Amino acid sequence: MLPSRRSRLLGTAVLAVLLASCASGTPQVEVVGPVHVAAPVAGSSQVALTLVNRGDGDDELVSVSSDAALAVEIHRTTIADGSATMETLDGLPIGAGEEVVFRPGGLHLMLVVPDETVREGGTVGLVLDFERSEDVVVEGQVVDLLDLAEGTTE
Ligand SMILES: [Cu+2]
Repeated sequence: MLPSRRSRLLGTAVLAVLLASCASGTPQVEVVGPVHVAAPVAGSSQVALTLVNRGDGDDELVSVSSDAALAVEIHRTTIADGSATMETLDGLPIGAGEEVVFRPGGLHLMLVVPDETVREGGTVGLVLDFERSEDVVVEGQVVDLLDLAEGTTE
């Protein structure tokens, strides 16, 4: 009786250590550089920005929202056999020290059905919700889609 109970306790202890190690360190995700939102094309707007996790723990971008759109989705464009496909991601891991660049043609954020306030020269508020870091609130500048693509390749 006793040994089996002890091994079960030991198992629980090992599990606790494993779970703790998954969430070790403290992530600190920030937006660096400009946040640009493309003027809407066909009912959606691409968003370009760069995230950096300056902390020593892993994190995940869980969702993004904006008062100026029905929804904000995390998309990844992949090009295969000459045609581009866009997939929607449920979340995006950002490891400790990692930098994630959102830009047209690759990983990007997309405003779904942006409202009339999303027009060139205007601004759009975005709230980025992370698994562990504090929410990040940013103001994006609305620019022409071509400027957006150029401005983020540097
Ligand atoms: Cu997209």
